[in-house]
Amino acid sequence: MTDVHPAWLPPEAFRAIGSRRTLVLGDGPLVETVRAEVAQACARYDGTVAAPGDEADLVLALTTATPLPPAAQALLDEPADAASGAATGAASGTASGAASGAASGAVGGLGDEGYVLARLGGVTVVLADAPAGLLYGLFHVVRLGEQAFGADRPARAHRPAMRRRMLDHWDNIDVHPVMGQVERGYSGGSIFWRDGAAAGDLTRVRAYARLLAATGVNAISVNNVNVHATEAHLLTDRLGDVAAIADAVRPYGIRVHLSVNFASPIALGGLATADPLDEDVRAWWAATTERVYATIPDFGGYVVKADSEGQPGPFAYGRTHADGANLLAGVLAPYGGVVHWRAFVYNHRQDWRDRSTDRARAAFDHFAPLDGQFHDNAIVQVKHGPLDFQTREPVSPVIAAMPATRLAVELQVTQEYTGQQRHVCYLAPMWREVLGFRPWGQDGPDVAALATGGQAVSRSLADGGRPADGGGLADGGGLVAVSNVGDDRYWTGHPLAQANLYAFGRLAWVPGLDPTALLDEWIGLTFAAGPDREALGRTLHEMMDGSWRTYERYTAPLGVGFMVRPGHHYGPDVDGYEYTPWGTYHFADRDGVGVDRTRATGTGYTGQYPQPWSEVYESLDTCPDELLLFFHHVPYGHVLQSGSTVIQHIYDTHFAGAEQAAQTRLRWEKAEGLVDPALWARVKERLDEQVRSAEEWRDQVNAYFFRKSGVPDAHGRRIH
Ligand code: GCW
Repeated sequence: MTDVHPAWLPPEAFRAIGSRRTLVLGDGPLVETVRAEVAQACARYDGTVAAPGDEADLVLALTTATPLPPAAQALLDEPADAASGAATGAASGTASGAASGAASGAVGGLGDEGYVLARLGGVTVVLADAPAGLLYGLFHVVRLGEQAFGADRPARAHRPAMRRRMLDHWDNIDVHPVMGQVERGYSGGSIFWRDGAAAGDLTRVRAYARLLAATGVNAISVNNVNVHATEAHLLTDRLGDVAAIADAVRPYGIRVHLSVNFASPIALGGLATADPLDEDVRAWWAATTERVYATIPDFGGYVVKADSEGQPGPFAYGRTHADGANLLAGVLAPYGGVVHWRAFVYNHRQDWRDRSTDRARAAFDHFAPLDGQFHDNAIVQVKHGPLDFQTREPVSPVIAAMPATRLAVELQVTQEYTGQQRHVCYLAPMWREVLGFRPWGQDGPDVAALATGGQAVSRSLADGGRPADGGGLADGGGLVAVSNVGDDRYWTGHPLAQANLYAFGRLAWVPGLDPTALLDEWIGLTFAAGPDREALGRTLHEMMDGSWRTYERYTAPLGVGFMVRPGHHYGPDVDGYEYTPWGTYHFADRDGVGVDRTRATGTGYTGQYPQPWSEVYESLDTCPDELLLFFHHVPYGHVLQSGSTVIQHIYDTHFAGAEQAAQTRLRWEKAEGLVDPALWARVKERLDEQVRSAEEWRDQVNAYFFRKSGVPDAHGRRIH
């Protein structure tokens, strides 16, 4: 581990705690983790782990611990509403966090993971009802650093908005001939698996769990959703390897989930069928799941990709996805487990000549009619957009279409379509837009509320009311993302891509956090304090705050998506997917470009949204520019809301985007000396590639549309 970058938990981040006197009160394995963290920090920075009765600057205590020191007791005795203020969880106090957590309560109503933080009479106090809350409280103090020990601060309760905050790993045990070891992984090999076996030394996995806990993540799945032959055995004869990972991450409050192959009863159980309604199939899953829980009592549950891109599923037996999900939910229920059933179901053998089939419609068409049929512990996991993690997509209409189902929203931290960790692309601004989208308009709940409290929202719909804001209610499916981590020295290939992993966890805890403030937090923790940090912080903000929009500018225009090289999905290939069976087309010809998804003349996809969005997207007058070509096929001369024409917009944004990439590199070049030279060099090498790639995107996209349209650039710039 000596050569592994500490990411946002360098020893320095613990200086404020480590140089003081800290009392930890309570029992249980997670409290031991807190104690060990404090002891380690104190050993480094000369502080003390206080004994009960000693003076302390920081008290971290379970509310059940007795006796509590006076400051902690005073906090416990405070009237409930004094301590139930909206919790932003933001270190800087500038982040505009939404209130998090359950509807009411202060100390005593903190739940499994919540905590209350205050500073009274010169003592900083964290109280939690359960050990996990103490761990999250500790990391809050770490984020605050010296600020935690300044002026008194009023009590604030902090609870996670999402009950489950999960990272999925698309890791294979075997190195896949096409995809490598980690499908869509850009950070080296897997941290869990090596050379066809478990990694053996799990030091790295433990360190990962610690990093995740500091962001608030509490669940991981440890293998690819495309479950190949070797990996299928993790469920049975290789279960010991999963148990070892569970042991390594448990001290940080993280539960392990497993991707399973729907055809396992055939492949592993020797049955003739995997029909979800077959009694033997059910018995096989029940017995198998019983063994899983006998081995890993706190096992989280299964993740399933079924009837999707060649994976087996219930369709083979004429059954629905509710039948499939409920089979697994049923066998997991006795143990408190859940099944994450992915809604990424579409026809990947589409005929490109057929303009009526629309991949964007598929998840809704398959799943919306099943609303209300899924068991309570079946979570339908929906990608945030209807297509596939493109740089710009509308929010998936499925998220608003299943009010009686627990929905989890799936994001992609790994940058499959956003530069593959060779390009700087800070994704929190995109995720904020997704989480803040309100499918029923301004008065309705946003996506974060639906993922947080799906069932509560559904109840209010069933009562005939408008969808109420479900924020703070604990029954939703939560937030899931595909991890960007591998065995790379910097964890994420591009060192700046660490910020995406960090931001994901924090947004799952407080979906309202401001991406800029979040970046500040990450910078503050990751880079050593000192005279250079302000300058470095400025540089990083200039490079990263707008990097998603920069990436958008030089790649596929106006929400049309793809235009990437088929297979590996890196770099431009405008027609790469145009005549393929994958359903991802732009339909450019000499007259115009875009996909007509209107009800009036197109695929009818706009009708999958409730009002007002179904109207907003339907009409050329109101459709937002950035999604225009996702929803409409228009002539090149069509005038955007911005006043520019489509063709001129394509030229302008591509010239501007590539220029901004060059500016980003320039900024980093000037920052040489402000960070560790090896990290600087790694980022510089990536930026060289980004600049090259952005120019390639610019030139291919501009040349393509110039040749199609014949319309010259109004500014006479060089188009090849
Ligand atoms: O984005 C696509 C990827 C596939 C992936 C699939 C999915 C794991 O290109 O590699 O498969 O999505 O989400 O299942």
